Amino acid sequence: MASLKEKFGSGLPALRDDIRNLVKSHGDVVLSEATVAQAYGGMRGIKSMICDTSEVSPEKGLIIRGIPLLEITDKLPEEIFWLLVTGELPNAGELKGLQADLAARSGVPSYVWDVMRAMPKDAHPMAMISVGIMAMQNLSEFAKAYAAGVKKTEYWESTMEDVLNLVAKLPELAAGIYRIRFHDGKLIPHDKSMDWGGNMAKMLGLPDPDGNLADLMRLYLTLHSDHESGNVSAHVCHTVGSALSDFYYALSAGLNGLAGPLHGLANQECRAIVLEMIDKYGGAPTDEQLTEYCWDTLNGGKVIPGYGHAVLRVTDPRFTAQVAWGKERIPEDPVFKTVAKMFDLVPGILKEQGKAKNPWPNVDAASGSLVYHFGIKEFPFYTVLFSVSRALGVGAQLIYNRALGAPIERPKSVTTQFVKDFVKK
Ligand code: HAX
Repeated sequence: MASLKEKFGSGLPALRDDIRNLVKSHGDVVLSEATVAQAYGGMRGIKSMICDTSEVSPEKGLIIRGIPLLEITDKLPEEIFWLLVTGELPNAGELKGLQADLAARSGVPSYVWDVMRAMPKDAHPMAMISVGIMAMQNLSEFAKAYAAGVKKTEYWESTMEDVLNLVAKLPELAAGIYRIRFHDGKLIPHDKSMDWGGNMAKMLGLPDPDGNLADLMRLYLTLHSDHESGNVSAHVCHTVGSALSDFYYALSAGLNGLAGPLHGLANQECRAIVLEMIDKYGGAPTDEQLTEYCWDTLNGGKVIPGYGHAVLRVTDPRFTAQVAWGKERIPEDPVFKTVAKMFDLVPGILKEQGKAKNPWPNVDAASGSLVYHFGIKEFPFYTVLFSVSRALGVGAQLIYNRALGAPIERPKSVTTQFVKDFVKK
Protein backbone atom coordinates (compact mmCIF):
# COMPACT_ATOMS: atom_id res chain seq x y z
CA MET A 1 0.00 0.00 0.00
CA ALA A 2 1.52 3.29 -1.13
CA SER A 3 1.60 6.40 1.02
CA LEU A 4 0.55 9.73 -0.47
CA LYS A 5 4.21 10.70 -0.76
CA GLU A 6 5.15 7.47 -2.56
CA LYS A 7 2.17 7.69 -4.89
CA PHE A 8 2.81 11.30 -5.85
CA GLY A 9 6.59 10.80 -6.05
CA SER A 10 6.28 7.80 -8.36
CA GLY A 11 4.34 9.80 -10.96
CA LEU A 12 6.54 12.85 -10.73
CA PRO A 13 9.32 12.09 -13.27
CA ALA A 14 6.74 11.52 -16.02
CA LEU A 15 4.81 14.64 -15.01
CA ARG A 16 7.96 16.77 -15.07
CA ASP A 17 8.95 15.40 -18.49
CA ASP A 18 5.49 15.98 -19.87
CA ILE A 19 5.44 19.63 -18.85
CA ARG A 20 9.07 20.26 -19.83
CA ASN A 21 8.34 18.89 -23.31
CA LEU A 22 5.11 20.87 -23.62
CA VAL A 23 6.84 24.15 -22.82
CA LYS A 24 9.84 23.25 -24.99
CA SER A 25 7.69 22.43 -28.02
CA HIS A 26 4.95 24.99 -27.68
CA GLY A 27 6.27 27.66 -25.34
CA ASP A 28 5.58 30.44 -27.86
CA VAL A 29 1.90 29.65 -28.43
CA VAL A 30 -0.36 32.49 -27.21
CA LEU A 31 -2.88 31.25 -24.62
CA SER A 32 -4.55 34.56 -23.91
CA GLU A 33 -4.30 38.27 -24.48
CA ALA A 34 -5.15 40.99 -21.98
CA THR A 35 -7.33 43.94 -22.91
CA VAL A 36 -7.33 47.29 -21.18
CA ALA A 37 -10.71 46.44 -19.64
CA GLN A 38 -9.34 43.17 -18.25
CA ALA A 39 -6.28 44.88 -16.79
CA TYR A 40 -8.53 47.33 -14.93
CA GLY A 41 -11.21 44.69 -14.30
CA GLY A 42 -9.64 42.18 -11.96
CA MET A 43 -7.90 40.21 -14.77
CA ARG A 44 -11.14 38.32 -15.41
CA GLY A 45 -10.75 35.62 -18.05
CA ILE A 46 -7.02 36.06 -18.72
CA LYS A 47 -5.49 32.60 -18.99
CA SER A 48 -2.16 33.09 -17.29
CA MET A 49 -1.98 30.48 -14.53
CA ILE A 50 -1.79 26.70 -14.50
CA CYS A 51 -3.80 24.56 -12.10
CA ASP A 52 -4.03 20.81 -12.54
CA THR A 53 -5.83 19.93 -9.29
CA SER A 54 -9.21 21.18 -10.53
CA GLU A 55 -10.90 23.37 -13.11
CA VAL A 56 -14.05 25.49 -13.05
CA SER A 57 -16.15 25.36 -16.17
CA PRO A 58 -18.51 28.36 -16.51
CA GLU A 59 -21.26 25.96 -17.59
CA LYS A 60 -20.56 22.93 -15.38
CA GLY A 61 -18.83 24.26 -12.31
CA LEU A 62 -16.14 22.46 -10.38
CA ILE A 63 -14.40 19.48 -11.98
CA ILE A 64 -11.80 17.79 -9.79
CA ARG A 65 -9.14 15.96 -11.77
CA GLY A 66 -11.58 15.39 -14.60
CA ILE A 67 -14.49 14.29 -12.37
CA PRO A 68 -17.53 16.61 -12.11
CA LEU A 69 -18.14 17.48 -8.46
CA LEU A 70 -21.67 16.06 -8.29
CA GLU A 71 -20.29 12.59 -9.06
CA ILE A 72 -18.08 12.55 -5.97
CA THR A 73 -20.11 14.26 -3.26
CA ASP A 74 -20.31 10.95 -1.39
CA LYS A 75 -16.54 10.88 -0.94
CA LEU A 76 -14.76 11.78 2.27
CA PRO A 77 -12.65 14.95 2.27
CA GLU A 78 -9.56 12.77 2.79
CA GLU A 79 -10.41 10.95 -0.46
CA ILE A 80 -10.80 14.27 -2.24
CA PHE A 81 -7.42 15.38 -0.92
CA TRP A 82 -5.78 12.23 -2.27
CA LEU A 83 -7.53 12.83 -5.60
CA LEU A 84 -6.39 16.45 -5.73
CA VAL A 85 -2.76 15.50 -5.11
CA THR A 86 -2.45 12.32 -7.16
CA GLY A 87 -5.19 12.54 -9.79
CA GLU A 88 -6.80 9.30 -8.59
CA LEU A 89 -9.19 8.33 -5.82
CA PRO A 90 -7.48 6.23 -3.15
CA ASN A 91 -8.25 2.55 -2.74
CA ALA A 92 -9.44 1.35 0.69
CA GLY A 93 -5.91 0.68 1.95
CA GLU A 94 -4.56 4.01 0.75
CA LEU A 95 -7.46 5.86 2.39
CA LYS A 96 -6.90 4.04 5.67
CA GLY A 97 -3.20 4.85 5.49
CA LEU A 98 -3.86 8.55 4.87
CA GLN A 99 -6.39 8.70 7.72
CA ALA A 100 -3.93 7.04 10.10
CA ASP A 101 -1.19 9.44 8.97
CA LEU A 102 -3.43 12.47 9.59
CA ALA A 103 -4.47 11.13 12.99
CA ALA A 104 -0.80 10.65 13.94
CA ARG A 105 0.00 14.23 12.91
CA SER A 106 -2.94 15.79 14.81
CA GLY A 107 -2.43 17.73 18.02
CA VAL A 108 -2.29 21.52 18.23
CA PRO A 109 0.61 22.67 20.46
CA SER A 110 -0.51 24.19 23.76
CA TYR A 111 1.17 27.54 23.05
CA VAL A 112 -1.30 28.05 20.19
CA TRP A 113 -4.16 27.95 22.69
CA ASP A 114 -2.36 30.56 24.80
CA VAL A 115 -2.22 32.80 21.73
CA MET A 116 -5.89 32.15 20.90
CA ARG A 117 -6.96 32.93 24.46
CA ALA A 118 -4.91 36.12 24.46
CA MET A 119 -6.78 37.50 21.44
CA PRO A 120 -9.47 40.12 22.03
CA LYS A 121 -12.93 38.82 22.93
CA ASP A 122 -14.30 40.34 19.74
CA ALA A 123 -11.54 39.03 17.46
CA HIS A 124 -13.00 37.68 14.24
CA PRO A 125 -12.65 33.87 14.08
CA MET A 126 -10.97 34.28 10.67
CA ALA A 127 -8.31 36.48 12.28
CA MET A 128 -7.96 33.80 14.96
CA ILE A 129 -7.40 30.93 12.52
CA SER A 130 -4.91 32.99 10.54
CA VAL A 131 -2.98 33.88 13.71
CA GLY A 132 -3.28 30.29 14.97
CA ILE A 133 -1.67 29.00 11.77
CA MET A 134 1.08 31.61 11.99
CA ALA A 135 1.73 30.65 15.60
CA MET A 136 2.63 27.16 14.33
CA GLN A 137 5.02 28.36 11.61
CA ASN A 138 7.95 27.26 13.75
CA LEU A 139 6.89 23.67 12.87
CA SER A 140 7.55 24.15 9.14
CA GLU A 141 9.60 21.28 7.74
CA PHE A 142 10.08 23.15 4.47
CA ALA A 143 11.59 26.16 6.23
CA LYS A 144 14.01 23.83 8.07
CA ALA A 145 14.90 21.90 4.92
CA TYR A 146 15.44 25.11 2.95
CA ALA A 147 17.72 26.50 5.65
CA ALA A 148 19.67 23.23 5.51
CA GLY A 149 20.13 23.62 1.74
CA VAL A 150 17.69 21.05 0.35
CA LYS A 151 17.80 20.59 -3.45
CA LYS A 152 15.13 22.33 -5.50
CA THR A 153 13.88 19.01 -6.90
CA GLU A 154 13.14 17.91 -3.34
CA TYR A 155 11.24 21.00 -2.18
CA TRP A 156 7.94 19.24 -2.60
CA GLU A 157 8.72 16.56 -0.02
CA SER A 158 9.01 18.89 2.97
CA THR A 159 6.14 20.94 1.52
CA MET A 160 4.00 17.82 1.61
CA GLU A 161 5.05 17.30 5.23
CA ASP A 162 3.87 20.84 6.04
CA VAL A 163 0.57 20.36 4.23
CA LEU A 164 -0.15 17.04 5.94
CA ASN A 165 0.87 18.36 9.36
CA LEU A 166 -1.24 21.47 9.07
CA VAL A 167 -4.27 19.78 7.49
CA ALA A 168 -4.18 17.23 10.33
CA LYS A 169 -4.30 20.01 12.92
CA LEU A 170 -6.82 22.35 11.31
CA PRO A 171 -10.08 20.74 12.51
CA GLU A 172 -8.76 20.89 16.07
CA LEU A 173 -7.65 24.51 15.67
CA ALA A 174 -10.99 25.49 14.12
CA ALA A 175 -13.05 23.69 16.76
CA GLY A 176 -10.86 25.16 19.51
CA ILE A 177 -11.51 28.65 18.15
CA TYR A 178 -15.23 27.88 18.26
CA ARG A 179 -15.03 26.67 21.87
CA ILE A 180 -12.89 29.61 23.02
CA ARG A 181 -14.65 32.37 21.12
CA PHE A 182 -18.29 31.28 21.54
CA HIS A 183 -18.50 28.69 24.31
CA ASP A 184 -16.91 27.88 27.66
CA GLY A 185 -13.37 27.60 26.29
CA LYS A 186 -13.08 23.93 27.23
CA LEU A 187 -11.44 22.04 24.39
CA ILE A 188 -12.72 18.68 23.18
CA PRO A 189 -9.86 16.32 22.35
CA HIS A 190 -9.25 14.94 18.88
CA ASP A 191 -10.50 11.36 18.56
CA LYS A 192 -7.82 9.37 16.75
CA SER A 193 -10.29 6.60 15.92
CA MET A 194 -12.50 8.96 13.90
CA ASP A 195 -12.17 10.31 10.37
CA TRP A 196 -11.03 13.88 9.69
CA GLY A 197 -14.51 15.35 8.99
CA GLY A 198 -16.17 13.42 11.81
CA ASN A 199 -13.58 14.84 14.18
CA MET A 200 -14.37 18.36 12.98
CA ALA A 201 -17.98 17.85 14.07
CA LYS A 202 -17.17 16.08 17.32
CA MET A 203 -14.68 18.68 18.56
CA LEU A 204 -17.25 21.47 18.18
CA GLY A 205 -19.03 19.89 21.14
CA LEU A 206 -22.58 20.20 19.80
CA PRO A 207 -25.24 17.51 20.21
CA ASP A 208 -25.27 15.14 17.23
CA PRO A 209 -27.44 12.17 18.21
CA ASP A 210 -28.04 10.93 14.64
CA GLY A 211 -24.60 11.73 13.27
CA ASN A 212 -26.10 14.25 10.85
CA LEU A 213 -23.71 17.04 11.85
CA ALA A 214 -20.75 14.72 11.26
CA ASP A 215 -22.16 13.81 7.84
CA LEU A 216 -22.71 17.45 7.03
CA MET A 217 -19.15 18.31 8.01
CA ARG A 218 -17.83 15.57 5.72
CA LEU A 219 -19.86 16.98 2.82
CA TYR A 220 -18.96 20.57 3.66
CA LEU A 221 -15.24 19.82 3.83
CA THR A 222 -15.45 17.97 0.52
CA LEU A 223 -17.35 20.71 -1.33
CA HIS A 224 -15.23 23.71 -0.35
CA SER A 225 -11.82 22.17 -0.95
CA ASP A 226 -10.70 23.46 -4.33
CA HIS A 227 -11.91 25.77 -7.11
CA GLU A 228 -8.94 25.99 -9.49
CA SER A 229 -6.30 28.61 -8.77
CA GLY A 230 -7.54 32.04 -9.84
CA ASN A 231 -9.87 32.61 -6.87
CA VAL A 232 -8.52 34.93 -4.19
CA SER A 233 -7.63 32.36 -1.51
CA ALA A 234 -5.89 29.99 -3.93
CA HIS A 235 -4.21 32.72 -5.92
CA VAL A 236 -2.85 34.43 -2.80
CA CYS A 237 -1.63 31.13 -1.37
CA HIS A 238 0.08 30.41 -4.68
CA THR A 239 1.68 33.84 -4.93
CA VAL A 240 3.00 33.81 -1.38
CA GLY A 241 4.16 30.21 -1.80
CA SER A 242 5.93 31.11 -5.04
CA ALA A 243 8.37 33.22 -3.02
CA LEU A 244 9.20 29.95 -1.21
CA SER A 245 7.38 31.08 1.89
CA ASP A 246 6.28 27.86 3.58
CA PHE A 247 2.71 26.54 3.71
CA TYR A 248 2.02 28.14 7.10
CA TYR A 249 2.70 31.61 5.67
CA ALA A 250 0.99 30.85 2.37
CA LEU A 251 -2.17 29.33 3.86
CA SER A 252 -2.56 32.06 6.45
CA ALA A 253 -2.27 34.66 3.67
CA GLY A 254 -4.77 32.83 1.46
CA LEU A 255 -7.27 32.59 4.30
CA ASN A 256 -6.96 36.33 4.92
CA GLY A 257 -8.35 36.65 1.39
CA LEU A 258 -11.06 34.09 2.07
CA ALA A 259 -12.13 36.37 4.94
CA GLY A 260 -13.39 39.00 2.48
CA PRO A 261 -17.17 39.41 1.99
CA LEU A 262 -16.91 39.02 -1.78
CA HIS A 263 -15.21 35.62 -1.24
CA GLY A 264 -15.64 33.16 1.65
CA LEU A 265 -17.16 35.57 4.13
CA ALA A 266 -20.25 35.64 1.88
CA ASN A 267 -21.47 32.53 3.75
CA GLN A 268 -21.60 34.53 6.99
CA GLU A 269 -23.38 37.39 5.20
CA CYS A 270 -25.94 35.05 3.62
CA ARG A 271 -27.07 33.69 6.93
CA ALA A 272 -27.29 37.17 8.39
CA ILE A 273 -29.68 38.38 5.68
CA VAL A 274 -31.88 35.29 5.91
CA LEU A 275 -32.26 35.72 9.65
CA GLU A 276 -32.79 39.46 9.25
CA MET A 277 -35.70 38.68 6.93
CA ILE A 278 -37.17 36.12 9.32
CA ASP A 279 -36.86 38.67 12.10
CA LYS A 280 -38.26 41.55 10.08
CA TYR A 281 -41.26 39.64 8.73
CA GLY A 282 -41.89 37.52 11.85
CA GLY A 283 -41.15 34.19 10.13
CA ALA A 284 -40.12 32.80 6.75
CA PRO A 285 -40.81 35.67 4.30
CA THR A 286 -43.51 35.46 1.64
CA ASP A 287 -42.50 35.84 -2.01
CA GLU A 288 -43.50 39.52 -1.92
CA GLN A 289 -41.56 40.19 1.28
CA LEU A 290 -38.45 38.44 -0.01
CA THR A 291 -38.65 40.36 -3.29
CA GLU A 292 -39.05 43.64 -1.41
CA TYR A 293 -36.08 42.84 0.82
CA CYS A 294 -33.83 42.01 -2.13
CA TRP A 295 -34.72 45.18 -4.01
CA ASP A 296 -34.07 47.24 -0.86
CA THR A 297 -30.66 45.56 -0.63
CA LEU A 298 -29.81 46.28 -4.27
CA ASN A 299 -31.18 49.83 -4.16
CA GLY A 300 -29.09 50.41 -1.05
CA GLY A 301 -26.01 49.74 -3.22
CA LYS A 302 -25.28 46.35 -1.63
CA VAL A 303 -24.79 42.94 -3.22
CA ILE A 304 -26.97 39.92 -2.52
CA PRO A 305 -24.50 37.55 -0.90
CA GLY A 306 -24.38 34.00 -2.17
CA TYR A 307 -25.29 35.01 -5.72
CA GLY A 308 -23.07 35.74 -8.68
CA HIS A 309 -19.65 34.46 -9.61
CA ALA A 310 -16.58 35.64 -11.46
CA VAL A 311 -16.37 32.44 -13.55
CA LEU A 312 -19.57 30.41 -13.19
CA ARG A 313 -22.56 31.13 -15.39
CA VAL A 314 -24.87 28.45 -13.94
CA THR A 315 -26.01 27.37 -10.48
CA ASP A 316 -22.93 26.29 -8.57
CA PRO A 317 -22.94 22.47 -8.19
CA ARG A 318 -21.60 23.00 -4.67
CA PHE A 319 -24.90 24.80 -3.93
CA THR A 320 -26.88 22.03 -5.66
CA ALA A 321 -25.20 19.37 -3.52
CA GLN A 322 -25.96 21.25 -0.31
CA VAL A 323 -29.60 21.86 -1.23
CA ALA A 324 -30.05 18.18 -2.09
CA TRP A 325 -28.63 17.26 1.32
CA GLY A 326 -30.87 19.79 3.09
CA LYS A 327 -33.99 18.57 1.25
CA GLU A 328 -33.26 15.05 2.40
CA ARG A 329 -32.32 15.79 6.03
CA ILE A 330 -33.94 19.08 7.11
CA PRO A 331 -36.68 19.92 4.57
CA GLU A 332 -38.90 21.74 7.11
CA ASP A 333 -36.27 23.96 8.65
CA PRO A 334 -37.46 27.60 8.21
CA VAL A 335 -33.97 28.97 7.51
CA PHE A 336 -33.33 26.28 4.92
CA LYS A 337 -36.77 26.91 3.40
CA THR A 338 -35.94 30.60 3.05
CA VAL A 339 -32.71 29.70 1.26
CA ALA A 340 -34.71 27.51 -1.13
CA LYS A 341 -37.19 30.35 -1.70
CA MET A 342 -34.33 32.74 -2.43
CA PHE A 343 -33.17 30.33 -5.12
CA ASP A 344 -36.63 30.62 -6.72
CA LEU A 345 -36.70 34.42 -6.65
CA VAL A 346 -33.24 36.01 -6.52
CA PRO A 347 -32.01 35.00 -10.01
CA GLY A 348 -35.07 36.71 -11.55
CA ILE A 349 -34.47 39.85 -9.47
CA LEU A 350 -30.79 39.99 -10.43
CA LYS A 351 -31.67 39.45 -14.09
CA GLU A 352 -34.18 42.29 -13.90
CA GLN A 353 -31.56 44.54 -12.32
CA GLY A 354 -29.29 43.55 -15.20
CA LYS A 355 -25.87 44.03 -13.60
CA ALA A 356 -24.63 40.66 -12.39
CA LYS A 357 -23.24 38.53 -15.22
CA ASN A 358 -24.26 35.43 -13.28
CA PRO A 359 -27.57 35.63 -11.39
CA TRP A 360 -27.29 32.10 -9.98
CA PRO A 361 -26.39 30.98 -6.45
CA ASN A 362 -22.81 30.11 -5.51
CA VAL A 363 -21.38 27.83 -2.81
CA ASP A 364 -22.07 30.30 -0.02
CA ALA A 365 -25.84 30.63 -0.50
CA ALA A 366 -26.80 27.44 1.33
CA SER A 367 -23.96 26.32 3.60
CA GLY A 368 -24.84 28.54 6.57
CA SER A 369 -28.47 27.41 6.68
CA LEU A 370 -27.36 23.80 7.05
CA VAL A 371 -24.85 24.33 9.81
CA TYR A 372 -27.25 26.73 11.56
CA HIS A 373 -29.80 23.95 11.86
CA PHE A 374 -27.32 21.82 13.79
CA GLY A 375 -26.55 24.52 16.32
CA ILE A 376 -23.67 26.45 14.77
CA LYS A 377 -25.48 29.75 15.09
CA GLU A 378 -22.46 32.00 15.26
CA PHE A 379 -22.13 33.36 11.68
CA PRO A 380 -18.59 34.69 12.02
CA PHE A 381 -17.45 31.09 12.47
CA TYR A 382 -18.76 29.90 9.11
CA THR A 383 -15.78 30.97 7.02
CA VAL A 384 -13.49 29.09 9.43
CA LEU A 385 -15.15 25.84 8.32
CA PHE A 386 -14.61 26.90 4.71
CA SER A 387 -10.94 27.53 5.61
CA VAL A 388 -10.40 24.01 6.94
CA SER A 389 -11.65 22.62 3.65
CA ARG A 390 -9.86 25.13 1.41
CA ALA A 391 -6.54 24.08 2.95
CA LEU A 392 -6.90 20.75 1.10
CA GLY A 393 -7.04 22.37 -2.32
CA VAL A 394 -4.46 25.08 -1.88
CA GLY A 395 -2.19 22.61 -0.08
CA ALA A 396 -2.42 20.19 -3.02
CA GLN A 397 -1.71 23.06 -5.40
CA LEU A 398 1.38 24.10 -3.44
CA ILE A 399 2.77 20.54 -3.38
CA TYR A 400 2.22 20.33 -7.12
CA ASN A 401 3.81 23.70 -7.84
CA ARG A 402 6.84 22.97 -5.68
CA ALA A 403 7.24 19.60 -7.42
CA LEU A 404 7.22 21.30 -10.81
CA GLY A 405 9.62 24.02 -9.70
CA ALA A 406 7.10 26.82 -10.31
CA PRO A 407 8.97 30.13 -10.32
CA ILE A 408 8.27 33.19 -8.21
CA GLU A 409 5.10 34.86 -9.53
CA ARG A 410 5.72 38.27 -11.00
CA PRO A 411 3.27 39.59 -13.60
CA LYS A 412 4.00 42.98 -15.16
CA SER A 413 2.02 46.04 -14.13
CA VAL A 414 1.83 49.19 -16.21
CA THR A 415 0.86 52.75 -15.36
CA THR A 416 -2.29 54.49 -16.54
CA GLN A 417 -0.04 56.84 -18.53
CA PHE A 418 1.43 53.80 -20.28
CA VAL A 419 -2.07 52.62 -21.19
CA LYS A 420 -3.02 56.08 -22.50
CA ASP A 421 0.12 56.28 -24.65
CA PHE A 422 -0.29 52.68 -25.79
CA VAL A 423 -3.91 53.08 -26.96
CA LYS A 424 -2.97 56.22 -28.95
CA LYS A 425 -0.49 54.23 -31.05
N1 HAX B 1 -25.75 41.18 -6.02
C1 HAX B 1 -25.75 42.42 -6.55
N2 HAX B 1 -24.93 42.83 -7.52
C2 HAX B 1 -24.08 41.91 -8.02
C3 HAX B 1 -24.05 40.60 -7.56
C4 HAX B 1 -24.90 40.24 -6.51
N3 HAX B 1 -24.90 39.03 -5.97
N4 HAX B 1 -23.11 39.92 -8.27
C5 HAX B 1 -22.57 40.81 -9.13
N5 HAX B 1 -23.16 42.01 -8.98
C6 HAX B 1 -22.81 43.27 -9.63
C7 HAX B 1 -21.35 43.62 -9.33
O1 HAX B 1 -21.23 44.21 -8.04
C8 HAX B 1 -21.00 44.52 -10.47
O2 HAX B 1 -21.56 45.78 -10.18
P1 HAX B 1 -20.83 47.14 -10.63
O3 HAX B 1 -20.82 47.10 -12.12
O4 HAX B 1 -21.66 48.20 -10.03
O5 HAX B 1 -19.43 47.08 -10.05
C9 HAX B 1 -21.79 43.90 -11.63
O6 HAX B 1 -22.84 43.10 -11.03
C10 HAX B 1 -20.95 43.01 -12.51
O7 HAX B 1 -20.30 42.05 -11.68
P2 HAX B 1 -19.95 40.59 -12.26
O8 HAX B 1 -18.99 40.77 -13.39
O9 HAX B 1 -21.18 39.82 -12.51
O10 HAX B 1 -19.27 39.91 -10.99
P3 HAX B 1 -17.72 39.96 -10.55
O11 HAX B 1 -16.99 38.92 -11.31
O12 HAX B 1 -17.18 41.34 -10.60
O13 HAX B 1 -17.82 39.57 -9.02
C11 HAX B 1 -18.67 38.34 -7.19
C12 HAX B 1 -18.13 38.26 -8.62
C13 HAX B 1 -18.79 36.92 -6.66
C14 HAX B 1 -17.67 39.11 -6.32
C15 HAX B 1 -20.05 39.04 -7.21
O14 HAX B 1 -20.97 38.26 -7.96
C16 HAX B 1 -20.62 39.29 -5.83
O15 HAX B 1 -20.29 40.31 -5.22
N6 HAX B 1 -21.50 38.37 -5.30
C17 HAX B 1 -21.99 38.49 -3.95
C18 HAX B 1 -20.94 38.08 -2.93
C19 HAX B 1 -20.71 36.58 -2.99
O16 HAX B 1 -21.62 35.78 -2.99
N7 HAX B 1 -19.42 36.19 -2.98
C20 HAX B 1 -19.03 34.77 -2.96
C21 HAX B 1 -18.63 34.27 -4.35
C22 HAX B 1 -18.20 32.83 -4.34
C23 HAX B 1 -16.96 32.65 -3.55
O17 HAX B 1 -15.88 33.09 -3.87
N8 HAX B 1 -17.10 32.03 -2.41
O18 HAX B 1 -16.12 31.95 -1.55
